[in-house]
Amino acid sequence: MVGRLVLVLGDQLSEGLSALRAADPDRDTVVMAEVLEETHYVPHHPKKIALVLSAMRHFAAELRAAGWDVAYTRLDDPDSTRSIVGELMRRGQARGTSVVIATRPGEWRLVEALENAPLTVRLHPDDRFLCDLDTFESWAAGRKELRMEYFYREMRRNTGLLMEGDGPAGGKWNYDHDNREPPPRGADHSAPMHFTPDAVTEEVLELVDARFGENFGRLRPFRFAVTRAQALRALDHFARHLLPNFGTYQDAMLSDDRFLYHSLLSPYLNLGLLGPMEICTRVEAEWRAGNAPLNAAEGYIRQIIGWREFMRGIYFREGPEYTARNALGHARDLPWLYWGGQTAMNCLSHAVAQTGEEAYAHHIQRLMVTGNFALLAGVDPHQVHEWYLSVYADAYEWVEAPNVIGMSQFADGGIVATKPYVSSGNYIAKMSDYCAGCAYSVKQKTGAGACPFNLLYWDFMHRHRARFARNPRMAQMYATWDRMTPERRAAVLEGAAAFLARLDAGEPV
Ligand code: FAD
Ligand code: DLZ
Ligand code: SF4
Repeated sequence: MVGRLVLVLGDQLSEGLSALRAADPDRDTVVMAEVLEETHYVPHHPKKIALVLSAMRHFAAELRAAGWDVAYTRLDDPDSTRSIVGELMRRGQARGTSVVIATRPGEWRLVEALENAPLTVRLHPDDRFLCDLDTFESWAAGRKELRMEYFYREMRRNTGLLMEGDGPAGGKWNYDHDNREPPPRGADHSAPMHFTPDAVTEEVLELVDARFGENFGRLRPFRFAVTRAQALRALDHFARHLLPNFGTYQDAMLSDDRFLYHSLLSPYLNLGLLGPMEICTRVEAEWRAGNAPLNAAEGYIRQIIGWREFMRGIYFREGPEYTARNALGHARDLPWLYWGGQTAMNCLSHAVAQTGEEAYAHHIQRLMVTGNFALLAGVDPHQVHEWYLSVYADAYEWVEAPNVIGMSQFADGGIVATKPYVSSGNYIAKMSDYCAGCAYSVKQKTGAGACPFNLLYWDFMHRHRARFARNPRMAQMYATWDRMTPERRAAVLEGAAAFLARLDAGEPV
């Protein structure tokens, strides 16, 4: 009998993948392909490309060792057609089949490419997630507003995580209130686990260096895990050493401590090297053993079974046009400083430099520094989306787009967030040590030297008054603005206009 093709994409590196489960190792061929179409749809950070390609090569070797026939295309293969569908057709022609078993890709672009391909593609659900898309739809259908908190409670009940009988462990669903401590001074703790590249990774690094050396971001040192065994060690390290303080300092930012107590597990989880449930059961076990407080375990589990699953549900529910949304009509080009251009704003300078070096920034850096600035400055959300999709090692559209278009830029008009995540410099001053080393003064509200976040915050509020003044969660801020003297308001708006003019002119800000 003629065998079929089994597609395994670069972020589907899971032994239990639905496509692999539906296939027969004795007659079917796994197709894996490093292709320009995937490495070029945005200018990915070199570390991200190296991570995906090295993890793909290691996974292909594991599949072969388990008895699979794997047709693997390397990026520099002269016979390559350079696209996923092209490679499926080429491999199919060579094997006399047009039947493809695949797991639903995490991006509309590829879902549509497979659906429109001149092949018989059998798409299986991606059941590496804890909430399937039909269940999400049933939960969402008919609700006036989709709130993550209610979805999360359903997920706690469905998974049984951190439950005591029918209720939440400790009596509360959410311990976020305990998770907003400012940065710990002089904290002495372990960093996330780092791995030394093996020969397979070294070969990939050379390839990426030669082909993508011009992309934004530093390739070396490369320290990511590239196999499931390594990712499991990273999980163990996090659970033992970092989880206990994860909750308390989750929102803190420190110039000389890029990772604080964050897990750095998202790249592995999103590639498929780790599964969400195994991470959460480990975290719960640490709490039950008395090794981590409840606010840490609950805070962490909420990110995975709450936010992560919620974001995926929104992405696929909203459809392929989601990334084109621009509810606030923002049109400014993404400033050059996002690609490493100089800036005197210390918070942005740090967040972008760290992103360039690590292909990583934690949630609050993404939301309240780079995201906050882009939103306040009125940057075109599609350009913001493409930047985030490019620069982070964990960025795939199903998770990146709802975080950027929805949560960070409010470009979906309030599907993900009830109000825009905007703040003046005060928030950054409270949660970080960035302001102490800044050329601007966070205490200064107007005039030369005033923190640009202070100016742009009120400019944003003023610009979008018609939309937000009736939002009960923003009324107090409008009352504060209205209490300022007309002279002060004029000085703020003039300062903001002057700043934005300098930004548009490409002058250093
Ligand atoms: P930790 O702080 O240790 O958090 C634990 C885990 O929770 C993460 O590994 C991640 O899997 C999950 N998680 C936490 N917050 C979210 C969230 N909002 N959405 C989905 N999962 C979450 N996350 C991505 O995985 N890919 C992205 O492309 C991405 N883009 C983002 C863009 C913006 C503007 C913002 C505000 C957030 C984005 N996030 C994204 C969410 C979050 O910032 C990252 O998941 C987190 O920083 C990853 O680092 P970590 O593993 O150390 O996370
Ligand atoms: C991100 C990425 C990159 C850089 N390269 C490849 C590749 O060469 N081959 C591949 O199969 N997948 C790659 N990926 C991951 C895909 O882009 C990802 O599967 C889709 O974006 C869907 O999430
Ligand atoms: Fe950022 Fe303003 Fe603080 Fe400077 S003063 S680091 S621009 S928040």
